[in-house]
Amino acid sequence: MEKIEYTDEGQFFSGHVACAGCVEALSMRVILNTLGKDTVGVVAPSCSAVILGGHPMSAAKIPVLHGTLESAAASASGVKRALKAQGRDDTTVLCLAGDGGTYDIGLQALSSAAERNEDILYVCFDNEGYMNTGGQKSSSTPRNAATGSTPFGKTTRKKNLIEILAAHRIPYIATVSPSHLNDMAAKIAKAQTIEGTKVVIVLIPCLPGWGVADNDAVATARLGVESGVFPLFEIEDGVRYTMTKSDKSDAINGYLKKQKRYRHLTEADRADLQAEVDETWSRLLAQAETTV
Ligand SMILES: Cc1ncc(C[n+]2csc(CCOP(=O)(O)OP(=O)(O)O)c2C)c(N)n1
Ligand code: SF4
Ligand SMILES: [Mg+2]
Repeated sequence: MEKIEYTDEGQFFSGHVACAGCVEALSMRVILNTLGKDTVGVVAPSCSAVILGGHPMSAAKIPVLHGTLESAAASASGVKRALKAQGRDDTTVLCLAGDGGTYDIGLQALSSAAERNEDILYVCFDNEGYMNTGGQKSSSTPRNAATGSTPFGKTTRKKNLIEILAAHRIPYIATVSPSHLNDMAAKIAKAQTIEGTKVVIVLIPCLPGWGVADNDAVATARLGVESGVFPLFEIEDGVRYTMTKSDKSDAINGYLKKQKRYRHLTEADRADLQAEVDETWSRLLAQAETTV
């Protein structure tokens, strides 16, 4: 087992209101401590906004601006420009949003910020649904997953946001998982040194939303990575792909079995999902292999 190397600088307090066992809180702890105190947060309505809470009871030591679901990336862009105007060029502006606020409702603001190459670090906690409002489907929900608004399973595939972002040719995109915390800290630290728009997508197995046991979110995330459902990789300047882990060891069955949202699947549904994962994985490997 890998030893976790990061140092806790006290940037994230205990006593927050995340569900017990939530790996979004764990990820936030690692991200905030990696970035350090010269950071300003902007958060969209989401579980992360609830977890961080409001001043003076916030779980974050850094100042955090709570924005609207549509405008997180625009608000973060404005905050960064204001800081630059004050001569605080080195302050990192961290934008936090869920998948609903990123793949759907905030996509226009994120696309505009990316097109302008605003100097922000945008972190999307991807729990594949609108979870703090009760678990409705988003465009990040995978095919066949049951949600509050797709009780028999979503009929369409997960939106490939990463390819959409890559088409903007922003300097840095990465995927990270709470099962690989050293990799998460390393990618966040790397993103912090890069000027321009950086987007990091974090896999968040959601306990109530996915029907995962309270003590099983890290193991579920690990199976997601190992089965290739959630590959770990980086894209630089929209074209240079690097696989963090270029092997995929497990079939997706172990990952699916951890989650009640997939319990209605037939053998044929599972085979369809496996084929979708295999196809996406092969394309990703081919993109990484052609990267010079
Ligand atoms: C325009 C708009 N529509 C709906 C809402 C209500 N709302 C607040 S948070 C939220 C869910 C956001 O889902 P996601 O971004 O995936 O974050 P999660 O709760 O899953 O962490 C919704 C629908 C809102 N704040 N603004
Ligand atoms: S609803 Fe899901 S993502 Fe939100 S705090 Fe609970 S476990 Fe975490
Ligand atoms: Mg969500």
